[in-house]
Amino acid sequence: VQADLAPAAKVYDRGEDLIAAADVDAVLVTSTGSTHEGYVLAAIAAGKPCFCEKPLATTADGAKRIVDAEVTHGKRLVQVGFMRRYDAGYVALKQATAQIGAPIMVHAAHRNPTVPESYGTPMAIHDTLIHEIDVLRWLLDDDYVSARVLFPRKAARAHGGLRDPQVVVLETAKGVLIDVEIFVNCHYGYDIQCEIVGEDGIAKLPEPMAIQMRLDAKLQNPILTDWKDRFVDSYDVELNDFIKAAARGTAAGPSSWDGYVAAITSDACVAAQATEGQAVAITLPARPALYR
Ligand code: ISE
Repeated sequence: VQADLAPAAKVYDRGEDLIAAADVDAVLVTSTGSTHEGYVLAAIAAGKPCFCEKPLATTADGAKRIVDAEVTHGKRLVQVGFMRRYDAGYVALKQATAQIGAPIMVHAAHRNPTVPESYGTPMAIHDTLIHEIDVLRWLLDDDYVSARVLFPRKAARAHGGLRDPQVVVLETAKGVLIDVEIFVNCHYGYDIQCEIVGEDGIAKLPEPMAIQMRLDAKLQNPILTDWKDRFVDSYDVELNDFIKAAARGTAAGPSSWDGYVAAITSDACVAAQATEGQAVAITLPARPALYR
C-alpha cells in the first residue's frame, strides 16, 4: 500500500517489525506461502491472534513447528484460511450429511478454467486440492489413512510438464472412499462439485446462485470463471469470525492442527503422484488437547 494512498497506514520493510509493532493487535498473513511459517511464528511469539491464508506452511515440518509453538503458548491464536467451511453451500451440505445415513463414498471435482505456466503438478495438491483435503475432513468428521493418484491422458491445454488432469483417491479412518478430480485446464469455467453418498441417500453441494435464462432458444445457467468470485462471501464470513475471536485475544475456525493435517495429507498426495497409482499411507500424530 503506498503511504500517500492510505495516510493512516504505516509501511514496514520487514513483516516481523510490523508484527512486533506496539499498535498492532492482530495479524493477517496473506503473503506468499513460503513466508507463512516465519510470520505465524512471530505472531505467536508476540501473543497476537493471527489469520494465515492457506497453506499454513509449505511443509508438514513447518506446520508442526507452528503447532508446537501454539501449544507451548497455551491458547489458540491461529486461524487458517480454509474458507470453504464458511461457504453457505458447504455449511448446508454439512447439515444435509446428517440426514443421509453414515457416509460411504464422496465424489468431488475441482476444476479451474486455466492456470499460469508457473503452476506445476505438485501445486494441484498443495495449492488446489488442499481445499478439499480440509473441507472433506470437516464434512465427514474423519481423518485420512491413505492416498492414491491416477493420471488419465494429458489434457490438450495443459502446458509443458504439467500432468493435468489427475484423480486423487483418499481413504478415511472410517472407511469412506473419496475420489477428487482435479482438472485445472477445463476451459469452460470454475467448477466445484461435491457429492456425499450415505447409507440412506445422497447429499450434493448446491450450484452457486445464478439466474437461469431462457434466451435465444436456449436454457442457460451461467458458470463462474474465477475462484475469487465463487467464494467471495465466505472470505468475508471467515474474516468476521477471526475478528470476533481476536477481540477476545484468541482464534476460532480452522486451527493450526487443521493446517498441519492438511500439510501431512498434501505431502502424501504429492508422494503418491510418483507411485503411479500405489497407495501412500497417511499417519497422523496424536492430536494435542488444545485442538480437541
Ligand atoms: C488457488 O490458490 C485457490 O485457492 C483456489 O481456491 C483454487 O481453486 C485454485 O486452484 C488455487 O490455485
